[in-house]
Amino acid sequence: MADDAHKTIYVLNGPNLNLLGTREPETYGHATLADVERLCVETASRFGLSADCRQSNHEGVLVDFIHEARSKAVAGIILNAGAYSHTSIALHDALMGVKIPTVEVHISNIHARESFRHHSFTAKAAFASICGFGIDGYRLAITGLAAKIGATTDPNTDIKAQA
Ligand code: CA2
Repeated sequence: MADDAHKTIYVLNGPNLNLLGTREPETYGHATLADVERLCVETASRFGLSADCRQSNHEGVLVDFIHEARSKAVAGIILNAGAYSHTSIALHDALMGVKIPTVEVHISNIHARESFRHHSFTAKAAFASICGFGIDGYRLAITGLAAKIGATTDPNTDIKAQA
């Protein structure tokens, strides 16, 4: 396996997150998806990781991204599956199947919102979840994932995947 593949993480965003910054700023803030992806790329680079950022409005495409993460031997996944978090056994099963360390992110505090947002299938397949910090949650999630997989800010230290 190429070293580069082990230094890549996937940042996967689900349905409607392409609308970030265009509506509902009281819930999701003013940042756009491009801002989120820039933040992820910058944060990942501090740990010697490269963030490959994807967004899809389609459940099956997100499943395919997760499978691809395994075939490319990526080091970890940051996942905000949007509303599919609350409904998708398929995404749960895909994450369980690939066994890649995953952190779930939600921009809003899903536990302080409608009851249908309180449960997350994808969270059950992640080693950690973070919600309510706005888009800063992605930075926190990557920092936690980096610690989990042994990626450090020291450029002389090898990344040790501990999945
Ligand atoms: O808080 C989050 O990150 C969510 O994953 C966002 C999802 C929501 O269904 C989850 O319950 C919590 C929705 C993303 C929709 O984003 C929009 C952004 C701007 C305008 C409209 C939708």
